[in-house]
Amino acid sequence: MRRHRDQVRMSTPDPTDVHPAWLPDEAWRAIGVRRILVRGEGTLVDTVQAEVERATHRYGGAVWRNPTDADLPPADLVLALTGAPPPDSPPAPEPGPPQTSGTLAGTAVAAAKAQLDIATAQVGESLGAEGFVVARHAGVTVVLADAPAGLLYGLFELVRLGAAGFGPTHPVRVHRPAMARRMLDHWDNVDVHPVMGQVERGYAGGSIFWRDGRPRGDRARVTAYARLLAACGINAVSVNNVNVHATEARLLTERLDDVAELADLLRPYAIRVHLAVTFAAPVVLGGLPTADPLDPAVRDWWAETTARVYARIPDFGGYLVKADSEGQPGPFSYGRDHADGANLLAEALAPYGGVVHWRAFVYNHRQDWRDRSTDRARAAYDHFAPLDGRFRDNVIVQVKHGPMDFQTREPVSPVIAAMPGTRLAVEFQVTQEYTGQQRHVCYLAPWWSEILRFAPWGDDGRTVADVAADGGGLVAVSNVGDDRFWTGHPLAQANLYAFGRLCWNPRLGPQAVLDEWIDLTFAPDTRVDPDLLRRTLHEIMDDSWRTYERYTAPLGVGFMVRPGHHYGPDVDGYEYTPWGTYHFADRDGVGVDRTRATGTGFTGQYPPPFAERYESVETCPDELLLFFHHVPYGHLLHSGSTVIQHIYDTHFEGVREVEAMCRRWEWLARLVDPAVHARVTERLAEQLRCAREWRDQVNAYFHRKSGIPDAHGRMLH
Ligand code: GCW
Repeated sequence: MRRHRDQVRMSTPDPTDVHPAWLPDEAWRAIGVRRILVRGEGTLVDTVQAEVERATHRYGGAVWRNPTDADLPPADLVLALTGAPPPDSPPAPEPGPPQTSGTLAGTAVAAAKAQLDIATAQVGESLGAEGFVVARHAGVTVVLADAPAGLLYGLFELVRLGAAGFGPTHPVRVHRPAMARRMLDHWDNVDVHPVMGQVERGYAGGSIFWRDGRPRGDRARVTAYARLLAACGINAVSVNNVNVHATEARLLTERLDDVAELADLLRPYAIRVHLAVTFAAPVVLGGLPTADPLDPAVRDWWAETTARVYARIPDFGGYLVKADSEGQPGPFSYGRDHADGANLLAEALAPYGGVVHWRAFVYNHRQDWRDRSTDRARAAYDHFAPLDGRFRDNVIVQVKHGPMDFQTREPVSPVIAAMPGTRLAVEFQVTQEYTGQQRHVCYLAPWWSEILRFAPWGDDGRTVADVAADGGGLVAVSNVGDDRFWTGHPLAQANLYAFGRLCWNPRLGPQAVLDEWIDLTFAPDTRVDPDLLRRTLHEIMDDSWRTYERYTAPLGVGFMVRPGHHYGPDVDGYEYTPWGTYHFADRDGVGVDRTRATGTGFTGQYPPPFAERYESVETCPDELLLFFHHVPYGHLLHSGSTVIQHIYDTHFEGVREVEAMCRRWEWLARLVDPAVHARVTERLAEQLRCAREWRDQVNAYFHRKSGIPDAHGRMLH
């Protein structure tokens, strides 16, 4: 593999001028003008106070923390823990002109509490560690939470609401996160890796945590990141790459202080630190002769090491492990299985309430391409489904959302429906490895939303979101780097924001989430023409994932990318390699036969109805046809088009759509920050160039293979 860092860095980051993303000062205006009462104790309540103070300093409001009832100030916003002493609350406000006195605040809080009690009694559930309510009564907005993290999330909900949070009276609205753990994995290396650079699959510059073997030391940047993450609901971050190299391995032991420093910075925003560890740690760090999970000395080593971690970082989240995958060590070396391996670490973490995220991304990356019976799509299920029921309670098996590897289109992984006795987390990829590497606009929330709503047991059954919510939550690979826009492409910020919001509430619509992001990022008061801006951003972004799909690999076949760095087209790039990623195109047809009848049998890993639906070309959805079937080019899709004509049409269409994106973005020249405009313009030019390359290579390839001309006589090269 070559070194790709030159492709990663398109612009030099300027550390003095970091973009505020979805928390510009303007987003705080509605809060900043209020008289605010904060009630409660603890670090996170301190954070709430600091946030509202910052806003009121800018916009002229005022903040009181825990005033006594005797000197209760007038307030029009109360942020209070339910356990904190209530403000003075007389039975009813005095009639007459509107008041802004402490008694009104007291009345509003009392009303909100009473409603909360009723709501709690009805659902039989309290707000929990992270829930909150927002209510508005007698001109006072009240946020109540049982626990400090809830108050912080309630504050950020108010930021989202803006002026609407201070409108007409409304009863309590209850908010609770669907997922208990909402996690980002950073594939950041401490040392610069000779092939992968500072961040593996990073498209936004260097790491915000590490640089050239040391902590990056930019505390302000990490704090700013923590704020952004809390504002979209993320509560866990793994700070190093799952491919754990020599230096990174030592974060667990002699470099633990570096991790503790990050934990200190993330803690005020309710984010817990997790660490990717190597399964070989007892050997490479502890000097033991073995890492065998059943060896008592190995168990002792993990117990002692973990005790030291918790002594230093008492709220440490846990370990993340990629084992027996793509060269990482694992239990197979000792004749043990993944349950043995995961349980070893889980046992060490259990006394402290920690969890181990054990990745199910396990497959043979040294496959013989000539062997048509081995199917990488089957691998995770084949390895893990038989182990269901054997994992300890604090093991979370982390499953990539699709059976292959974060392609633009894949079916949902059958593992998600195969392990009812195991806590599963579903893993997404916010970093756009296979979806345009943050040079292409590709708003991924519609894709994630489709996956989260997918019901593997049939329409009336539980969804992927339900499985994650009942199990280990959602995890995604972060797309953030030290780039001044955080994500390289400024519009890719929306993906990070949307991931957090979908973790909190997977039922949110992708367009509604985009609206939230637009309103925060391009705060209304600074916009010249907010409607035009909003409309245009929707036109550019709403369907951008499908646009990307149109000009890249067709009908779910995947992996037609350049090997190694995975950017740009190379139809046969992976066809004769050991990676298990093939399309099998020949002169007659294309696609992978994964049926039970004549193929690899992968369809049999799904429960009904999908085992049947995917098995038959008649019922297999068009967009996944080539994932499951090898069909002739003349095969008629449900859309009425043939496979070959579909390939031609979508590739021409995809490029036209990118051309339209470019025109639309030009209209916004005077409506958005010139630096944002310039960066997106630069990226769109590259997207257009690359989309044309995809179109021409894919169309030429299939024209040459099939000999079938385009029905509309367009140029195929
Ligand atoms: O998609 C592949 C990436 C690898 C990555 C791996 C994984 C961290 O190309 O770079 O390694 O997935 O998910 O472990």
